[in-house]
Amino acid sequence: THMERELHSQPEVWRTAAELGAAEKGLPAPGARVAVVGCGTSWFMAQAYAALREAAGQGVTDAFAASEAPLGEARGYDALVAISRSGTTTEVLRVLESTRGRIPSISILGDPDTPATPLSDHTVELPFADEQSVVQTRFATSALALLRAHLGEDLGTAVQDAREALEAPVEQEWIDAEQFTFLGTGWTYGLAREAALKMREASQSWTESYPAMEYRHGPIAIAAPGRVTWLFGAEPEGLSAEVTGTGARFVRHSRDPLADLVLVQRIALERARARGLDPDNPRSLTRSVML
Ligand code: F1P
Repeated sequence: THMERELHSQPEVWRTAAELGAAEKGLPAPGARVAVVGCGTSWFMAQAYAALREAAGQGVTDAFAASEAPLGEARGYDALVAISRSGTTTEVLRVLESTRGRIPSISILGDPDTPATPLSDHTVELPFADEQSVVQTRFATSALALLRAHLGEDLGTAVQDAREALEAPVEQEWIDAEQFTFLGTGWTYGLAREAALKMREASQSWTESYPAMEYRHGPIAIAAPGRVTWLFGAEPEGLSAEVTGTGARFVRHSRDPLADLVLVQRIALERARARGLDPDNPRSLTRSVML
């Protein structure tokens, strides 16, 4: 399948993306107040980037679903970053149009020639990470790898961890589980949301996602035997014991969280196969959503 081939190429593709990110000069300068938009997977990558940019001390960075971005009159932001594999997504184009001429826009795209291109002041293109699949894997993770490298991170460990995540066993318990809840803090909350979406899109699985500390405020009520709670990144004190107490399986790996997402992509693929679904032709989804 396209999805399988594309997700397996991630370590090499991230390497290229990180090199581009480290050399990229057109992204907002430190100190700029930045709004980041996208839809679906691209929104979750926007969320992760926003948390990372703030944590790196580079200034206020807010992520919005493009359809809900409160950017009339540009709202005090200094720059717009739009993330879209296709560059055709209607809501993203609308944000680019409505802020055009007010603040500079930078679009991160899978293709150099898209409807988003002429609406953007600068584009960052990742044609080497573009995909044929409907369900995004490597474009999204490569866009985030590029942005992490631009923030000064060394992606060497993430690349190595992704190789390991591609070799790791996909446990039968993960294929059979009735339900998954993904948790994260800071930038890994965006990854948790993406992990949950990936499993829904590829395998029609019942998944949820929450900020790790919010999980105790209600959502843990559905944790039970046969269900999995999967944490990306650092563990808030006491969480694993609370989850284990419900009978649910608690999963946390110490690898780079972006590499852990690769393992979830593989689980999504295997769950699709186990249910006789074609992950390249997911029910009700198209490669790009246009009105
Ligand atoms: C965004 C997106 C995908 C989603 C679905 C429809 O596309 O929402 O994240 O998986 O296939 O499109 P794009 O703006 O990044 O091209």
